[in-house]
Amino acid sequence: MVDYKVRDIKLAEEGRMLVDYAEKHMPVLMHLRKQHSEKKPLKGMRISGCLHVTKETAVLVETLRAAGAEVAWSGCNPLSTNDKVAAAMAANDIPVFAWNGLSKEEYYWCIEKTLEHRPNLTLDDGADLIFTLHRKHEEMIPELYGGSEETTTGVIRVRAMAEDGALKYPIMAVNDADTKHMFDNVYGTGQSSFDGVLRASAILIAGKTVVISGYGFCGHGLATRARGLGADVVVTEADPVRALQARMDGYRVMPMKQAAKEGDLFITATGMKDIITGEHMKAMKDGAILGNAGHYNVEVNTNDLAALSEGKKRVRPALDEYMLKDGRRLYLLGEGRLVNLVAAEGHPSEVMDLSFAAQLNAMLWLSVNGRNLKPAVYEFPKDLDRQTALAKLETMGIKIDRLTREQAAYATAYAEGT
Ligand code: ARJ
Repeated sequence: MVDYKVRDIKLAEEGRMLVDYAEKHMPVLMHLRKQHSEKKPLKGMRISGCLHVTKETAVLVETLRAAGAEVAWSGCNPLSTNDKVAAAMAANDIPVFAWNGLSKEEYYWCIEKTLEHRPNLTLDDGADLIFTLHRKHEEMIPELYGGSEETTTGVIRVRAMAEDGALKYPIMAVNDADTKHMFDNVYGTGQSSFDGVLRASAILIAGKTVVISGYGFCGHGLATRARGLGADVVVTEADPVRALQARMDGYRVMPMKQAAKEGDLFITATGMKDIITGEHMKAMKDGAILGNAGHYNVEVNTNDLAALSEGKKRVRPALDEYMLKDGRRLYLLGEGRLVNLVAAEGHPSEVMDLSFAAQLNAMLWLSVNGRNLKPAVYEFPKDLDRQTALAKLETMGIKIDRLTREQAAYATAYAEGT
């Protein structure tokens, strides 16, 4: 047995059923698994990963291994690990260090355990592994071919490191792949966050005022789904272009100070801290529900919420009722951590199929090119995006047009005008 630490290894059988089920909905990744399991292009690569331990992630990890890599894994959020899946991975000889309900110390202990494998590739969601390597294990950096980053927040973080001259090895921005952020962030976040909100709160969305903070790809997906469920949707934004876009998409746009008075349900997806603070909470209606879909738990200021309250109790799984000193009650979803992974199962497998095909391709690309790259943040290759999209369409039974030779020439011609 490999070294691992999970909640309860006896959950492995149940976890395996979840992973098998996910595989059936991830045809692109499974096709790539088959394609690469013969030649094993990742042979000799040791990958340490730090990304939510879900059934979809298990499919990715087992694909990386089928392609020849040795893999060690931790979760990237204290509350997102599926303990059944973690057990299934451990039972399948994957060194996994993850369980649901980690303390901060345990969280970093798990990351450290995956670094004992002395990776030459890293795979992050949120950049905690990248950051830990830089801060505590500089001696490992010369061995690294590169790393990848899954999410918007993490890409912003590594870009800031690069800007500062602090980044010491090349990182591929998987989030910036079109086949990632145009699908995972939009349709994934939109659906799975409402899945979480509904499992935790069981409220009716129709007729409610739903406030979405942030109108990036995630916020856009959230607003679309809120409207589809019959909500009156309000968007708050700090970026004027995105605010304008939200308005022209038909949503009401206003500052949080005003939205606070109107909202029945608040979901943040900004990547920024202090989007909902005590000032806003003071203005909220009795019974308002607050949640976050951004990577870190900084968007709803939970310290402020605690300070305004004289007590709290967990009334349903992933739903805490805060009794405010003035008699009102406010509800917090999933402790302010990303609601789709804490209160539900994260994005559906079909969309993670795209994101994780991109992750596999990033690992393959870095294993070939990484050694010759300067430390910087690299764009995802466009031809890989096209290949992935075509493969996904094929699995959906959809054929598309192909440019004729004349059309292809026209696309680069500039002489033909009016
Ligand atoms: C693993 C998931 C899942 C899921 O790709 C998404 C992203 O950018 C995240 C920010 O932390 C979460 C990640 N994500 C969403 N759903 N990762 N398995 N089912």
